[in-house]
Amino acid sequence: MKKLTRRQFIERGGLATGVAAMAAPALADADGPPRKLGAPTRPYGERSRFEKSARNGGRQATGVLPSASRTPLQDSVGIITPSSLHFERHHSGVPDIDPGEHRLVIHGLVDRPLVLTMDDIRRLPSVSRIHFLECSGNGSGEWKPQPDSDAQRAHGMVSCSEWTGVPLSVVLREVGVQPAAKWLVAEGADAARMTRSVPLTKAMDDALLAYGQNGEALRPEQGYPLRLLLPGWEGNISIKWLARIKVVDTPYYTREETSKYTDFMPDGTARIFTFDMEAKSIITAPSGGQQLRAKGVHQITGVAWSGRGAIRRVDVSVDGGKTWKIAELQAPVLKKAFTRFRLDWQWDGSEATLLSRCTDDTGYVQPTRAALIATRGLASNYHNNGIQSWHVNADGTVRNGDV
Ligand SMILES: Nc1nc2c(c(=O)[nH]1)N[C@H]1C(S)=C(S)[C@@H](COP(=O)(O)O)O[C@H]1N2
Ligand SMILES: [Mo]
Repeated sequence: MKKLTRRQFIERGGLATGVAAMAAPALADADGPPRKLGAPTRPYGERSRFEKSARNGGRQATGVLPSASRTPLQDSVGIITPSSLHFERHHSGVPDIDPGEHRLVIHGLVDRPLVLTMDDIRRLPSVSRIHFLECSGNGSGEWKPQPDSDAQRAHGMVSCSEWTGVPLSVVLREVGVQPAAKWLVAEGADAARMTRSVPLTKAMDDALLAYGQNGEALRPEQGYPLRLLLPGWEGNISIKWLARIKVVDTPYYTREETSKYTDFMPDGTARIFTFDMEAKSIITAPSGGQQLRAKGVHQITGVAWSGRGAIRRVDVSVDGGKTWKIAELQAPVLKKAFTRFRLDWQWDGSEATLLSRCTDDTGYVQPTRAALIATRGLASNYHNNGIQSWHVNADGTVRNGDV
């Protein structure tokens, strides 16, 4: 599609119709009320009191968010999720850990077992990388006959941050991993003692001992003072409040990889160790629960991500998948990170069904919801990356189209 200049855009009835329909204030009023002296500086910033975007508990009762909360994707701009809006999932609450007391023990099949303080860890060579984190249960409502109403409820268990920490490979080289070692077992310091087996290949590849998030220390909800971050893999394995790594020769088949976080297949078997989060995209605006208030220009925008690499392309349809257009990708397009996509759209006031479909740099294409259900059935609770549709009604209200 040829890009319009801003002026052509307005002349062709984009903003012009929109602004007229919204009864724009007269230009004479544009200067506003007299300006008053503003507030002084403050040591730690807060957003404007007019901003209300917040995490919520999805299908759970509102008000109390006992063990999981979701990112308001529908309000998101760019690719970074503010730490205060990063989704949360904790199996026994958020522990209150003094970093001065915290220790990371590394033992098992190693030549030189180590106990590291946070000061020790911060002295080691560090890196910063932008990565999404997604709970494998994200989108599980989409397996159900009555899907969730909005982007946050349906897909809000994914967020994207800049993480800073020490590559796990640095520390593993330091302790001297023995030849028999093939896995490690990572354990958290929360009451759940969350434990997962991690293949040594991933540990030596891009795993991070993360202590930083978006330019400051991790938030307690994200694992303060230290978490494991396994980029592109299901969120559960990124153990928060990380206190112990035992290097071992075999996976330990912990609760979180047997009774939980396995996927039931239609033939009665279950998939286990389904680590990769496969490519997925979602239109964040216009999306379920939002309302188009005027005909004319509405930018369609969203995020796409892949646990296997970088997003290569995003196609967007406004007619339920009959025709597709290639969306613009916002640079930088990073591996295992949110990629923001955009497509200019003129809404003519009639019903429309919006879809996005991404392709990653392995050539993998995001499946339709029907194709996903055809291969995996309906008993799965995890790893739903099917194409999401949003239906725009003639009155401008938007609802989940996956019914
Ligand atoms: N120690 C510990 N680590 C944990 C969990 C937990 O309950 N305890 N929850 C896991 C799950 S299921 C997910 S999806 C991610 C969520 O990370 P977040 O809360 O930072 O978004 O952390 C994982 N790591
Ligand atoms: Mo999770």
